[in-house]
This record gives sequence, structure tokens and C-alpha cells, in this order.
Amino acid sequence: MTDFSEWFHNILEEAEIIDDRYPVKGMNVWQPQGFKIRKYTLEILRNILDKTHEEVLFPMLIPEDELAKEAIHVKGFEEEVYWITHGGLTELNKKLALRPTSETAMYPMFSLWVRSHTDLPMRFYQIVNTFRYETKHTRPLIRVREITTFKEAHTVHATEEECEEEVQNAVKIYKQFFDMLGIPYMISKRPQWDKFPGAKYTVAFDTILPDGKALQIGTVHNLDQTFAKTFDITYETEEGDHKYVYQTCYGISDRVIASIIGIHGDEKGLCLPPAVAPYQVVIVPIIFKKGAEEVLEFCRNIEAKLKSAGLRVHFDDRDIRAGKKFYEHEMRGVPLRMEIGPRDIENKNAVVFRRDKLEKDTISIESDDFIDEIKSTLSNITHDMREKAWGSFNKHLRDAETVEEAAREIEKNMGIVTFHWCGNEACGKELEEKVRVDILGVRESKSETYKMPLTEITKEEIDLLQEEGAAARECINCGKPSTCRTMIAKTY
Ligand code: PR8
Repeated sequence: MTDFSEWFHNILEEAEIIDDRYPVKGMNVWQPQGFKIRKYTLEILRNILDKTHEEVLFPMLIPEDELAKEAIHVKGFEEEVYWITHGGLTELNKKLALRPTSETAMYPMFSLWVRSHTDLPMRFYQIVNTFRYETKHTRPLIRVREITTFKEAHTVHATEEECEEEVQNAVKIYKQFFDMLGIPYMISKRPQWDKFPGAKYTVAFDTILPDGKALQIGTVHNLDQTFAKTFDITYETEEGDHKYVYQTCYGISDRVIASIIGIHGDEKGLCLPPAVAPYQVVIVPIIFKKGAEEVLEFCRNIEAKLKSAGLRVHFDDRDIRAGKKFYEHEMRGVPLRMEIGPRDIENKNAVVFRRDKLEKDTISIESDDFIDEIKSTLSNITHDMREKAWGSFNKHLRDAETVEEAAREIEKNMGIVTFHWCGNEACGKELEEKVRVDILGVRESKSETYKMPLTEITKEEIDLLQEEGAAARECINCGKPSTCRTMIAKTY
């Protein structure tokens, strides 16, 4: 695909995912096909979360004074909040914010709900729309002003250790989720200047879209006791003392759907992982004048069998050319197509076409064993799509030894470049600026930024580096000993 942006825009329209002609900038309409992909994606996430979390639903409006309570938080969002100032013709005494995220909607209630250590831990999530007045260039699903698929989890814990554990828990949850969707990712700790407003630290998942730009697709925030102190969320310990709780929150957005579409798609259009495909199998009858009814009847029978095995199947019996149907289902990303004509019926075979590999095979439909074969082909598709996506993701990762090399790599090959950095904020900001302005000649731009998420080296990684004689590495900017690796990428 030569121009990813153009491809992405066209496929959203052609495959009827999103209509971006709605007359409010950054707010789009989910069309039936897109809505189904969204529904099945959320189903996967719900299935994972429901094991440990409870789903809730909070109001969309937040009173001005609640939003303003947590100073750092409100500062971080002040330029992005939409305000409701009137009820009909009456000016409201207290302005109401459209939630940009729900900490300040939920936590005053948590303060009422949390009583005793026996109430903890508490784990909630909600899937809602949130509003952010983005000033950067908006793009459907990638940077929107109404985030329609905002899954936010909020957890409450008695101790700092449990809170840390929950961060790791959340990382595991997202790993599992993205793995099921075949979306590759890099996990890193954000630099202090790029963390969620009010958090102690932020861990983020980034993927890479086909144009080589990084996209943040999920975040996990350790909120420590910041919000607990602001909203007075305390619990009674076993000994009868009152202590502030520790909290985490973590979220994903419409960007997950953007990644499914962008990462797996190709020149022919969408290529959907079976788990989220509106139809996992489409059956196309190959009809000639003679024996048409027999073929249709046979296909209906196959359709019924696959449906009763729990698959999402569509029998496309429209009276149009088979070639036109092929084109359409390939463009819409249906993972598997069965073609059945008179000769196949005679031979007790069906042609099976895999959308991911664009390959045809023949399977026997003599006995009902074909149902298991279809199921196992679908799981092979899931596996192969994931492998392929990780393959191209890894090709976009490179190391650099100098600032110039890092900048050159980004300029030439995009992707994510990693290198050693001392961990000092002033040095990090200088480095960011060097890459962005001095070397690439990029002036302040609203649509393009260079982010530097940091990856803290774990104990195991340090040991490994020492083995490789790499522990004495220096920061590529200031030359001081480096305890961190960091990365730089052109981001959405
Ligand atoms: C929180 N509070 O809010 P976060 N369009 C699409 N996706 C977006 C946009 C946008 N304009 N802005 C952010 N995201 C926490 C955690 C409750 C849940 C994506 O965290 O501000 C981000 O990339 O980091 C991130 O993956 C997710 O929304 C959560 O946003």
C-alpha cells in the first residue's frame, strides 16, 4: 500500500465502517459493518474483564467543581474539555463538563462506596463515549473528538504493592486482548513529562501502522494515592485505622479498531481476524443454468451446519456474478470463503479460499468432519495473521548508537528506534528537540510529533546487558552512564 492515509480513508468508506461526513469535526458515524467489528472486539474484552471486574455506567456529565478538584488532572485536560453552560435558555449555576475520562465522575462515588478493607480490592470498568477537544489534526478512529469506544477500568487497592500488581495485571489483560486480535505492541513506561495527568507513572502499549508511524493503543496508569487524597477515598483497616486507598486506571479506545483495520489490511481491502469478523465464513454458490436449485439447496444445508456449530456464516445467494461477490467479500475482509458448484457436489468437495493468504484449497464435505476443518482453518488464520503482523512490526524496530543515527533511521525508515538514555528529564527533552527540530528540520507541527516513551530496563534485562558487556553503555545524548533504554518514533 503506497499511501496508508489514503488507503485507510478509502477502506473506511468502501467497507462501510465509519462515515466521516457527520457535520461535527472529529465525530463520526459507525455504520453496520463497523459497528459489528466494534461489537465483537468489545465482546473479547468484556469476556476477559468480566472474570475480575464489574461493569458499571456513570453519567456523562461532570460538575465543574469535581473536575477541578484534582489540580494536576484538570490542568492536563483543561484545553480538551467541552462544557455545557446552558439548560435550554437558562444559564447553569454550575457548568457541566462532558467527560474527557471518568476519574472525577467516579471517584467521589468511590469515596462513598469504599468503607472497609473487606471491600477491597474493587475493580470496575465501563465502555462509554468520552469527549476531548483535540486541537491536532483529527482522523477517524485514530484521533477523534468523541471517543466512542472508550473502555476505562478503575481499580482500588489497600496497599501500594497490590496497586503495583494491578498494573502488571492490566498489562497482562491488554497483552491477551491484543494477542487475540493479532495486534503487535511495544510496552514502555512513559517519561514523566508524558504521563497521564495525576498519575505516578504511565505504562503504554504502542503499535506501528503500515506507514511506519507509532500509535498508542492502550495505557495503564498507577495513580498511587493522588486521587484518593483529593476525593477522600479511605478504608478502615483490620486494626480500625483509616487509610487512603491506592488506585489504578487503564484504558483503550477506537484506536484498537483502527489497528485491526490498518495492520491486517492490504491492497484488496480489509482482512479481519476471525474473532471480530462480522461473517467468519461466506458461502458463494457457483451456479449454472442447469441444476441451480440443487446447488442452492446444498449450500443452505452447509450454511445450517456451520451455523449450528456456532460460526458466523453468510450464504450469499444474490443473483449477481460470483466474481463480483468474491471482490466484495475480499474487500470486506471475510476470513474464509467457500465456493460450491455442481461439480463440487458431485465430488463431495468444496473450494475454500483464505483471505489472509489469498490461497485456495479443496476440502472434502463428504462427512460432517468438514466443520472441524473449517474451525481449525479459522484458528490457523488467526495464528498466521498474528505472526505476519509481528513480522512486519519487528522489521520496524531498530537500535541506534547516536542521536544522528536515530534521527536518520526515523527519517528514512520510520518505525521505532531504541537507544540508551541517561534518564534525566532535561537531557530527554533536549534529545527530543534535537531529533525533531535540529536534525529533521520539523518545526512545531500540529499533525506530527515525535514522542519518546521510555522503557525502564528490568533486572533481567540489566543482567542480560551485562553479559553482553553492554552495561557500560552511555546516554547517546549527554554521554552519562545509561540505566534506561528509550525509544523515539513518529507518532499519530
Ligand atoms: C485515560 N482514564 O483516560 P488515556 N482518539 C482516540 N483515542 C484516544 C484519543 C483520541 N482523541 N485520546 C486518547 N486516546 C485513563 C485510562 C481512564 C482510562 C486513547 O487514559 O488518556 C489513548 O491512546 O491514556 C489511550 O490508549 C486511551 O485512549 C486511554 O486514554
